[in-house]
Amino acid sequence: MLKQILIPASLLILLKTGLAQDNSTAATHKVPPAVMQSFMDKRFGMFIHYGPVTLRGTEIGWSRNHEVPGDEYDSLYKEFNPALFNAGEWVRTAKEAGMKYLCIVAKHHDGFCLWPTAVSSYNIAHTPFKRDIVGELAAACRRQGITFCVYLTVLDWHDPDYPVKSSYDTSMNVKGDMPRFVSTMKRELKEIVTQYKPFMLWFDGFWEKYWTTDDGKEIYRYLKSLDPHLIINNRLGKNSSSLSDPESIGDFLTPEQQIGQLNMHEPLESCITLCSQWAWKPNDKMKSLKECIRTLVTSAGGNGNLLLNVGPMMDGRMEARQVTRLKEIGQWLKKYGESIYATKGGPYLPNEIFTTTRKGNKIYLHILQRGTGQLVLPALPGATIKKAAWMNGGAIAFTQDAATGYRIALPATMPDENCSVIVLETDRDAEELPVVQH
Ligand code: H79
Repeated sequence: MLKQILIPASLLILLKTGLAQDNSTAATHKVPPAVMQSFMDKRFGMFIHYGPVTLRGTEIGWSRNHEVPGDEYDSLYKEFNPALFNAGEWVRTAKEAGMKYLCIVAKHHDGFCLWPTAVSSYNIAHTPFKRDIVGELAAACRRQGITFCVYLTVLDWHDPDYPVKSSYDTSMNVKGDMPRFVSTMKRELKEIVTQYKPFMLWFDGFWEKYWTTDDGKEIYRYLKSLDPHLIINNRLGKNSSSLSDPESIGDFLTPEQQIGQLNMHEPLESCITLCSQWAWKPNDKMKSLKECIRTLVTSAGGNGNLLLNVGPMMDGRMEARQVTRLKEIGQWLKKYGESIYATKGGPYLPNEIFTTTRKGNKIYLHILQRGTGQLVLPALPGATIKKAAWMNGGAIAFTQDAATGYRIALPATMPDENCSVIVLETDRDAEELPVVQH
């Protein structure tokens, strides 16, 4: 069997640096800046990967024709019955984590639809469970004030019109019919957009060779004709590495499993798993609270959002230990949320020791490592720090020196064991300061 994965070697670089703009249609189709800003102000969202594959505990999409034989994988839906699914509880968990939006995977590369689509029969309505998981989540999000978003991929290894049956085995490829496939996709998308009114759509799968830039542009334009305010990520285009690249399409960058570099010019959202797999896996390694908080503050410090992924279990519940971890993040955000939500990243480039965010005349300094106990901050060109104080606490002494900048003495025991925050007050609007390399 020819084992060949149909992904260019450059994919990970694209995922990392991916960038979004449909140059030819940007003027007519871009989301209004205020809408885009309201998305970026949210800073923290929940990604949910879910489906019949949780019956095996292997990775969604990718384990098909790999750890799980294709026929077996494609039959799992017949016994998918997450009887303990409660949309309100998932959304409450997101809310308690301090997340402001939620993005459900409605269809992954395996082609299974988590909503009762009229377009194909491979969907939730044909499982013993029958209920519309996407619809119940959309309603619960609306009730609880969480912004609802949907993930779909442009590839579908199950659809007979899609020319690839499996990314692992090219001998299984069939001829397919891409124009018909794109038109099927439009019908699915119309259902999603009109029935569930997502705020944002998160696409995936752009790398397979049968998907073209023209397909991506067509889908992008079609979606914006349905809802001009719909925000769309940058994975409809073939090349998402440069803003000026004519093959880039979409509204924001999507580094995957890594935190994006500080970017003051393009909206950015890092998607990162709470455990190691996107879909649930028994005994998966879970990130520590410290790691989660650092991931969040470093994302915000890089001027980006964090979409943290949870994979619920086959019975419909999220794992208790994951729910606990999310609540712990929420407790940190209750104290320090002002330093995250609706801030901008910078002005300092994040490093291993600290990361900063800013709003008005305040710079929020997130301390990742106490080190020797003396924090050195380079001078800010054109601005002066007037005051320093622990967030929710007292003032901190610091010294200023023209050559080395600022020195702040840190106590032996930091106020927060996971990430302490210092508020620096500047003599001018910190949001206007240039990025400080150090
Ligand atoms: O939905 C999640 C992933 O399944 C999806 N994007 C996020 C949001 C994704 N699909 N493909 N990729 C990410 C990149 C592909 C990675 C791979 Fe692999 C490396 C595919 C084959 C080699 C990981 C390792 C999966 C199989 C082996």
